[in-house]
Amino acid sequence: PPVIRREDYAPFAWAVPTTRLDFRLAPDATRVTATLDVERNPAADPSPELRLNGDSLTAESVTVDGAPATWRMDGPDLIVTLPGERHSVEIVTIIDPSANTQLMGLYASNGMLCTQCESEGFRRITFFPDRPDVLSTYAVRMEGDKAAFPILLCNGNRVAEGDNGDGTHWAEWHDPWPKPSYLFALVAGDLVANSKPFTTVSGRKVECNVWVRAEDLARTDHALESLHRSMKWDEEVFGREYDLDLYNIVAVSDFNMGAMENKGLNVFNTKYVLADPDTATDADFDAVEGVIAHEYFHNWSGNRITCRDWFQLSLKEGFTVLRDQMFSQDMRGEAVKRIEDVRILRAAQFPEDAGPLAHPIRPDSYREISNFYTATVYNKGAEVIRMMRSMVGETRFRAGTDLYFDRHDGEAATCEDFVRAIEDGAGVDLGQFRLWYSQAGTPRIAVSQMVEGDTLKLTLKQTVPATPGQPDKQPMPIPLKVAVHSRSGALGAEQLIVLDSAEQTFDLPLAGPDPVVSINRGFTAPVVIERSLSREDLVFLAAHDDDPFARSEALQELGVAHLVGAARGTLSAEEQADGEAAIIAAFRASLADAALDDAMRGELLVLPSETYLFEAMATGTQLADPGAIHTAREGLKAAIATALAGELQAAHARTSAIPLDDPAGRGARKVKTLVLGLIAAADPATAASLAAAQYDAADNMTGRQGALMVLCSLDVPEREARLAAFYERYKDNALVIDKWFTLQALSFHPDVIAHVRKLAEHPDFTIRNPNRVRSLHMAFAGNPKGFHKADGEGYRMVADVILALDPINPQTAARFVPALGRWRRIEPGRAALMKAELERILASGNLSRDTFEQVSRSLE
Ligand code: HT7
Ligand code: ZN
Repeated sequence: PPVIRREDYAPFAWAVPTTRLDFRLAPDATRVTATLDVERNPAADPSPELRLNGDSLTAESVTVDGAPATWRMDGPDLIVTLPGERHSVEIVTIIDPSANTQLMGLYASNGMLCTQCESEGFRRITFFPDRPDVLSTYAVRMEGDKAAFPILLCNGNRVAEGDNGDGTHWAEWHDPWPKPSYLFALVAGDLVANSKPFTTVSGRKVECNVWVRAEDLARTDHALESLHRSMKWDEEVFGREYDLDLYNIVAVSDFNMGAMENKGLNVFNTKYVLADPDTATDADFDAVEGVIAHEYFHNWSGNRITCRDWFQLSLKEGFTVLRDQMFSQDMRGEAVKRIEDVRILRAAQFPEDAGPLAHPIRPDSYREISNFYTATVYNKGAEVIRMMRSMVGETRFRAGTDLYFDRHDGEAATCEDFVRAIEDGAGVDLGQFRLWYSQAGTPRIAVSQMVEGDTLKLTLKQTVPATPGQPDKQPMPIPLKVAVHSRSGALGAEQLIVLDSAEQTFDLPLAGPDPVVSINRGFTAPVVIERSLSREDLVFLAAHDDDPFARSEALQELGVAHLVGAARGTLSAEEQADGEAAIIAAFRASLADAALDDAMRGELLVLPSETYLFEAMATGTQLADPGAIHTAREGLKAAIATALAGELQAAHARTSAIPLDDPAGRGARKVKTLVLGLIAAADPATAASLAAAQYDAADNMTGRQGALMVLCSLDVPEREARLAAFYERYKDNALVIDKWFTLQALSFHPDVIAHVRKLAEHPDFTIRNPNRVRSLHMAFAGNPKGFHKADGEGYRMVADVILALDPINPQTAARFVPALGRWRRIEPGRAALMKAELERILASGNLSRDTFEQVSRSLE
């Protein structure tokens, strides 16, 4: 497959001011008539040919201005010869939604028909310039069987509808906002809506609907309320008002990602719509709110201003992730949400930045753009914009975003346009900062310090590691919030410093004797801080820092230093004992600290994940050993649980007594399951009986799932009975059955691989539903114990899934590859096994573009 390069961008030769689409809907043969009014684009090189992208399409007919056209196929694309300045081109295609297993374009899901067009799905519906810089106004007519598809939805406003009297009916839709084809959407199905109007700041009444199948209606209130909260927040915080009279959200059960921001007609994975306390955890509720907000915020950052080309994807995704993170921080509490977001970044993005698939947030080339919907483009993209905000402050940042929205409204813009608007609006020079868009790799900052009189001299050295295709890097501007505390208890004031050369020394005032530096407070920059702070200093920060993020960070640092040492086998017996003692003391303090709420306590009781420890262990020339990491971490959990048995059981009893609807209940539920997990490491029998009791008494999914999670990793009689009860209770609810698969796939049970193999044979398993595949095999690929089983059986199983899934749903298949692609940073035994699986996949031939690109890059 050819490589597409950012530097080759050229504007399209033709503009398409209006597009008319006529759909005769039928599950196995939908007839699409597309009429494109085209005119020469004066800003582009003239061409007598119009290239219309297609993917697996055949043209039934092509006419230009009502007469047969001169046309030919060029691979999947249709080329039409156009002699004049302005023409009307009509194309008829017939597509088979029921055979569309890729879930791109028009496909069937659970009896309905729906679309997914980002990034290049529209070309599977009709021939079209399927690129984000061709904006067109759409008028759509859809007609279909009234019994099968009583509801017919499209972008914009419904302008007419009618009944043909023969069992079919039709609707016409018009979207007044010009949009690229990737934002087109259509849904036809037997749906009901939960509706509630929203009145915008200027008084526009918006009809808001959440459409689902009738049996799911009772679980849609949270989604609808989240939408209203998002609409209000965007008005207040970014000055953005909604711009249509209708906002439709439709939930579908077969979906490749989380949701899609199609103009006025968002299509959502049911996972991010449906929630009630009996079937969804607190985390699920948060995810629904976050994804609803994300898609809503795209209306401005993505739809009103879209991307010029797919290399600019972070323009809309990075900015929108930042906006949804800010929203959730405002809704749920700043510190805890920030800690969660940083945990996600470290688990998903740092490994990507350190591996064979590393790429800048604005990539330079790709073979398959679907492979670039990554944590780098999304989450690091958000961090990069967050850094701009930290540097200029809230007010000037808002001036920058106002200018951006104003200047580029209605355009297909670039990341450069965004940076320039922030520069102009906020009055800041971001010249060197642009390196964050072009350089991949997570910067590492080595910290050293010296006291001179009443000043602390803080010396910082940055290195940006080499990444594929980028051997040499330049220093980047790195904003860091710092404070210099004193071990006497005096806390220093926070200040922002910007490290913008390879090495720099900053003079900071001392707050008292024995300074302790709190650095990268609030995680101002997505970097790795390398320093060797004494255990005492870390314990001091964990207990006293006035930045809650920094407190949790100090505990993580304490855990990482100890566990990496333990996994490498470099700790003396004394160091091992001292390290454990310090961590136990910090856990004891967190459990006892009455000033903490449980939501924050829960964050402080989380040990660094095995993925994060993998990253910390595999630095420089050192390799990660997942087996040793797992043993060390489980050992530390057992040591904590043995030393704090009484405190943990007391915490479990205290949090169990807090009722579901108590405002403190959420935090309590988090702590309850965490302490149960710790108890299990030292005393499986007690943990099993507590977990079984928690399961039996639970009046909500958070408690039930937490108890089952702990039971799943134990080889105890309570396990089977609760798993069976859970299945029996929820067998008709697909999203909850997904949880049932995931809990078993993620477990540390010695027989986890056998369990996963058996579950793949379960009548409820299907490889065709992405939620189900993610719930079983994707979860397993993230199970550090099972996936990294030393004999390679886990790797083999994942490679088999990739091969089986690739012909069915290449996008989802390709998403498994990064797990195997980490082989270079792993100890030689496992590395050889992982590499062999990648080679086996490549040798199988006939791979999709998606999987081929990921596997071949992973082997380079
Ligand atoms: N912008 C949306 C991306 C998306 C997508 C991409 C490829 C294949 C399927 C997809 N479904 C949705 C999601 C978002 O970031 O809001
Ligand atoms: Zn998005």
